Amino acid sequence: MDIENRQDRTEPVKAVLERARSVLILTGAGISAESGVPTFRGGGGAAVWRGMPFEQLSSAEMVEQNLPLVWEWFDYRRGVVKGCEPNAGHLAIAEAQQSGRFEEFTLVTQNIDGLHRVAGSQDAIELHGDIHKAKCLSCGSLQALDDVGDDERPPVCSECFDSMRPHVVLFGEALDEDALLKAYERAAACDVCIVVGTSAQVYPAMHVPEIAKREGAFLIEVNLEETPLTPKADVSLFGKAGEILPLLLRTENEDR
Ligand code: BJW
Ligand code: ZN
Repeated sequence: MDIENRQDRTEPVKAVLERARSVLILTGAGISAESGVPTFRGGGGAAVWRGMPFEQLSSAEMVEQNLPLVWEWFDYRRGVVKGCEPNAGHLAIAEAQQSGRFEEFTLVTQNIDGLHRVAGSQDAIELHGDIHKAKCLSCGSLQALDDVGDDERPPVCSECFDSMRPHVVLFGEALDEDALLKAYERAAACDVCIVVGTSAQVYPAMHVPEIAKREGAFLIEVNLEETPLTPKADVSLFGKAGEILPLLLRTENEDR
């Protein structure tokens, strides 16, 4: 796909956005790639750590079998994220929300890195949890890892003294029902759905844009490559999220 005329390609889509009342943006790992956070898939490859594929490490089975290894994996990942800053894509999304130009604005993310929050986005629906928190295996209470510290693995719950695990949704685990329902409801009600940097392969998050489209939303995809969502999208913009989103979301006044 020709990406040279990116500005020309975004102009007609900006016109759609100008008429939009309710906008929903779904993000995936690709939006944080330009910040230095590795993606899981894409470009034909899949993430591997110490010779193990991420599907094996980030799984409900691994929590049962080897919780210390799961902590090592997520402490390593948290270390990577700590050195990363939000990029122009995160910032453009936060600015679109702060501008108040849309009556309703919903950000749904599959990312656990917290970079949308650092960029200034508010009330993002974090479908897969938050790498900066731990969750008690028994009572489910949450604690910020900054408060827990790095010494004790697994950390001990301050409420019931059982072990804690990373507060992330792993393969084979259910997503938070309220978060998922809210994402589905907002998807059903939006006029424009923008899907950024996701391979759109992981259930159930992949249903969010499908619902939006089914209920009549204009579907825009921003990605480096084609995904299973591409045939359903009204427009696919191929290129880096950090380059395309500022062009797409900034209004004339904000354009620099
Ligand atoms: C750029 C870019 C740039 C790069 N600019 N773009 C068979 C069929 C159907 C379903 C299943 C199945 N077998 C198993 C399942 C279920 C499974 C699933 O969907 N698997 C599929 C992979 C097949 N799902 C689950 O297990 C879910 N739970 C569940 O089903 O529960 C059932 C249940 C119900 C009730 C009770 C109990 C159980 C849970 C899924 C949770 C996923 N969690 C993970 C790991 C989180 C922790 C961690 O970080 O390790 O979440 S998996 C991983 O994938 C992570 C991501 O959030 C998620 C989505 O990935 P994403 O964001 O799409 O990233 P990538 O890397 O895939 O793609 C990046 C994209 O960006 C690429 O397209 C690039 O081109 C692009 N890109 N740079 C723009 N600069
Ligand atoms: Zn507890």
